[in-house]
Amino acid sequence: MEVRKGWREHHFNQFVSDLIPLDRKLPDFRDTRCPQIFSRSLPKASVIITFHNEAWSTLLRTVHSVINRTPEHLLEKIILVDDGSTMPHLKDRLGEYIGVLAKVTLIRTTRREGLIRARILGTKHVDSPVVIFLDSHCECTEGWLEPLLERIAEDFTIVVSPTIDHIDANTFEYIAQKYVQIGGFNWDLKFIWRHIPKHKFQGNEYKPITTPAIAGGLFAISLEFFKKIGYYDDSFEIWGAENLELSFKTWMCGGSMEIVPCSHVGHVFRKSFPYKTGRSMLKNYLRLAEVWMDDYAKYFYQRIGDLREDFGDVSERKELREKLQCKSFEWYLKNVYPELEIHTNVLQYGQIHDTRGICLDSSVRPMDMLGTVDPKPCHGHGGNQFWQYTTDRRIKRDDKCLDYSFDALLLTNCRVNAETQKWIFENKTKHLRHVLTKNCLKNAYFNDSRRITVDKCYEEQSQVWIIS
Ligand code: UD2
Ligand code: MN
Repeated sequence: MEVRKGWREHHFNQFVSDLIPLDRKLPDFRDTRCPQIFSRSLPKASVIITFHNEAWSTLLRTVHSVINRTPEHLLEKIILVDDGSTMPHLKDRLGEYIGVLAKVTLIRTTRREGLIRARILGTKHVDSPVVIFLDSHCECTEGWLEPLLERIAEDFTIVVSPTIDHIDANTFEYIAQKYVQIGGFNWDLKFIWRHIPKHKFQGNEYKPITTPAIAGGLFAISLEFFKKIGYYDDSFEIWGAENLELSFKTWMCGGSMEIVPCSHVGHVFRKSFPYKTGRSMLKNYLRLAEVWMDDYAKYFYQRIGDLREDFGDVSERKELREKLQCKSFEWYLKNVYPELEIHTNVLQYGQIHDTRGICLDSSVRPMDMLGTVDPKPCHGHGGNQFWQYTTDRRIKRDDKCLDYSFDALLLTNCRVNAETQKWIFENKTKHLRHVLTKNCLKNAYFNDSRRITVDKCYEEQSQVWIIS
């Protein structure tokens, strides 16, 4: 009962979290090569933690981990921003609890603002040179702060993120990352983790490494630089896209971004999404694309099909970009994120569907090795049903290719010249013919198997496909 209530309210195992001490000890996860003494004088930082209906134990464990593992002289204050929480434990009880903690202040928004405006509000209360943001379910480990501050001391235009370790949402075990990953995204503009490209990898895995984007929740930034680039777009609602807004403009407007492997902070990654955002998230993405992506916004629009939403007025944000003389999105792609594929070789794109409104659907995620392909009713919103048919005869979903080998139809990593990934779309018959086996893609949704299969070609409704 109790356990289920925790999952329902917080989308993690609150019951277990409550059993763990608020100031639990954690091992030192740093690589032995990480410096422990810093010669440069480091600037002071304030830590901002915004929360909406966070559980008591996760919120306070975050606070205690900061207090316990941050050298006194480097911490200006911890600012908790309550973003319209309704749960009773976050009212007087929280006020009283933190009232006796030195350096911790609590401010409350007058209404639910969403994490973006809540963070901006927190920033107004900062007077240290560096601001650090943490989610309200984190744990900082030994030596987490200094290597972040060191980078900013060296250059105030570097925005730094720690290595984000996993705190298991079920057991609350702290699981340190074995390999450093960097951030990225596909044309859907959702943040993804990426392996470090080989050319950046030089046996110095403990050194700060540049990243095209950050996950968004845990990072340090110079207050002056944050102000200069216009904080966040304050018309963003509730959750989402602010991480890429910050990433794009940091790079395009004269700064850079790094992941700092020597700094370890744990975060509870939830298994399900806890908010009702309505269509506000889409609004954020549209504002992001409109302001920062120039002509490349079209790839995002292709990717979301017919989804549209009123995104309000973006002229102020465009003026800001103008005023700062930021570089183009093209520059960013070329110099910072060349790994993002630009689809210049696309013959046709959209849904791949039959005449009865059934679409090829694949929910493969960028880090997955393989994905299945299933027949689902078409929804028209791109996403898992957005495909591209390319000049080299591949059928792609983001960076994955439709592959047929050993009787298995899967989405796999695209490989150069892989014959198993070649398909011919025949204009006359509307067949999608697999080059190697000469067989055809078939929709068995209405037959026995309810699957997408590959079969001998014949003139049949189940082998007729439309790409649109
Ligand atoms: C990730 C980021 C998160 C944010 C988000 C995109 C990490 C680890 N987390 O999702 O910080 O960048 O992507 O927007 O990188 N909150 C509010 N008001 C709200 C909703 C949330 O204050 O209306 C708080 C929430 O309590 C938490 C923080 O904002 O402390 C981030 O929210 P999340 O933990 O639900 O986001 P997450 O980790 O799924
Ligand atoms: Mn979070």
